[in-house]
Amino acid sequence: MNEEENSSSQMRKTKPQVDEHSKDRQLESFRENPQDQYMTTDQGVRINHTDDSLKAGSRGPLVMEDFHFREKMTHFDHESIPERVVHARGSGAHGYFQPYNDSMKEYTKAKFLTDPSSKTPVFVRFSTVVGSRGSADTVRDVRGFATKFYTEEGNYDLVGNNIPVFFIQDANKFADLVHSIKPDPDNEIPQASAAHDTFWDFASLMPEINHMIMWVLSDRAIPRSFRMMDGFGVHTFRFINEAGKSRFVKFHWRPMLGAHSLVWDEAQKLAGKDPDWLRRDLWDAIEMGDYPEFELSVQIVEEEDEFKFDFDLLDATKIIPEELVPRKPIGKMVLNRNPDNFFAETEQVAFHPGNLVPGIDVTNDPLLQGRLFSYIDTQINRFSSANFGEVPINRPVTTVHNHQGAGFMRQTINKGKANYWPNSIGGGCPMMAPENQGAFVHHMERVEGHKIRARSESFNDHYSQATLFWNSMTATEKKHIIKAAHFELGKVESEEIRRRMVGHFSKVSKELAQKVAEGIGVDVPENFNQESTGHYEANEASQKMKKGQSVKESPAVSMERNKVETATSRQVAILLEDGFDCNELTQVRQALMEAGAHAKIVSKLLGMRKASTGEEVKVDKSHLTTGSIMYDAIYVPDGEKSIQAMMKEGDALHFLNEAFKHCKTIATSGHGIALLEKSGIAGVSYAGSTSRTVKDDEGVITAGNDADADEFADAFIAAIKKHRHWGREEKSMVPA
Ligand code: HDE
Repeated sequence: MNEEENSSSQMRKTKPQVDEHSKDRQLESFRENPQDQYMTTDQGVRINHTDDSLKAGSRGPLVMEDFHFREKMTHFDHESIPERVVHARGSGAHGYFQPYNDSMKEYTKAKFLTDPSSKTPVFVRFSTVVGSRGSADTVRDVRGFATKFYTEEGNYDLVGNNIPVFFIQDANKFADLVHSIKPDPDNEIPQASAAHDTFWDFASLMPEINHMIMWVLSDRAIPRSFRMMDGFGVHTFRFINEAGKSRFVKFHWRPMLGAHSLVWDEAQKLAGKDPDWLRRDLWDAIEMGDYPEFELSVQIVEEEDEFKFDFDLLDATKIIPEELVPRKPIGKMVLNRNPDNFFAETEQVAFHPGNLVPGIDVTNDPLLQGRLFSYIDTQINRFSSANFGEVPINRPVTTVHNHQGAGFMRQTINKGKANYWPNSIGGGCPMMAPENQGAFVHHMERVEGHKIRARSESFNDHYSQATLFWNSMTATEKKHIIKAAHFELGKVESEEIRRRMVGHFSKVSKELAQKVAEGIGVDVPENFNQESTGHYEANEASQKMKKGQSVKESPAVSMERNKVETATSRQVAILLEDGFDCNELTQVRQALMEAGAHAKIVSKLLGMRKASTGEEVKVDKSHLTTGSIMYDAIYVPDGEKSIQAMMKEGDALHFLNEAFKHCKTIATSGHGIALLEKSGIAGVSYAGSTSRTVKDDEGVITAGNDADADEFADAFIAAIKKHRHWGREEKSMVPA
């Protein structure tokens, strides 16, 4: 081989240098920018008139030869592709992932997880599961959390959810699960909701669902923001290190802002007032530079410990309690760029849990194994072509060489005659890569067994971890679960189904079953067992893997117990009218800004509002176009005239009352205290309106007009950081 040949063969073998911007650079070559350009047809012919079609006389019929009209109309007629059969509604963002250090080298050879100097581009799509593309964001549902890492070794997809377990154990039940939870087949009701007979019928006949049901009834299913929810790989995967050693691994994402939720009443109202709530929140945060950040961590289990737990690692309805296997942090993902085009990027992105890179592999989890088939299959339904990988958002930043050069809408022009392997005509190219050149080699797992349509007995304990979850909740979290069950099952018409579900709950916790039963008009069935479902064999005496390690409580699964207290990116409404106290407003606004919160002026009408001292502020939103449900906290600056005006404004009074009932932080001083009282806020002890005191009563911050402004602002921000003040739920109240 001469020198030139040698260096070109080296080039072929060298992996591309991937940096944070690699994907952006690649996408740039596909971007279309109409700035200063003439409009053209798809053939590049310039157009001088696009308002009228070509006619036989200005009042006559259209003529066939109008290529511009036909092209434009045809394109429009074909503009949609099938929405995803699940996870149809989603929102995407670009960013990068960077490991903290090389500590994962011991466990995996995946470079993007072990080289702290590497920033790997990512595209993330967050989604709801059940609703159609146009459905509301804030429904009670699991959220998808799918990440495509464009690594120097090819694309790796971590296609996870915001809940660490799943409804079913075997992929063969997926179609049944989804059919039952989607709208009814006869009338297509209800949209984006599990609260109907078919889902709960299925659930009540599938005991394996019980652990997942606990999570779905919890506040996890109504996240405050995509930026404030956890993510989980759900299945047990494998890490493979350089030496070929395999270990089991569970993936976790944790948001730096902590995991927080809405309250149910708020979620339902948002679904009407701003169905794009989560999408808008993500978009706006990135536009404002509040880049969402998530920490990736893993739980690692040695192969020899596979059977040391009281559950099966291959069972996707189980977590590995963090108290047994703590998480090891790997690095951080930052989402810092919104897509340019929703369809091209967010709609066309195609994930697949089988998109693996060296160092990460799958296990025999029967749910995961089924997913490995489903995702490519479903993309072919969406794209009508196996060439979806060529769509810009799906392309790896590495080069692609194989003999798959044909099919609908093929983009690359594969040169040469040899489109088969082995070949000599093409010089034997593309070549097979040895393992030390980054080839993916499947983990050599020994497998043997009878061909059998059956489930392992080690999957049979359907209640212990549901109980574990229940035991790990705070009193508030438990109350929310019960209320959610009252709503969901309250919508179920069949008493038999409601009763059967309460029967399952009785095996999770007697207290849970009793409290749920009280709200849905059934008794707790005595001696309920799975036989009563008529579907499963009784396994009461159970096949539990009882000898293994277990815990009775896992504080790590409680959102409340793991709350991150920060005011960063929180939205604060400032209610005022003419005559507000400008000094106080300025100081509080400044303090909010320094804490990273965003304040918006809300008033009866848009326009300018005048302070008592003559300064003017611009109103951001009128009461007509916003509501307390769109804010995390409310502040009413003092100012006698401003407060007096609001005393007569139903919208302002409702704003405060509703925020109070949703347990949000509210702050006011001086005359504002009378406004809080007028708004019907019950059971609060206020600071005197003329005192020097600053008082925090369950997140209602009040101060006399002689109080120290800094102390007032500090107390306000400290309360915002708490997210909600659940103690107020104790106070009996008329719903907001
Ligand atoms: Fe999915 N899932 N899923 N899923 N899934 C899809 O693929 C499927 C499961 C998840 O933003 C579909 O491209 C089966 C678990 C996310 O584009 C489809 C089974 C987890 C997304 C599909 C599961 C997920 C999907 C529909 C059980 C968490 C959205 C459109 C065997 C670990 C990805 C598509 C995006 C999407 C099949 C169970 C997560 C039909 C068969 C468990 C985040 O292929």
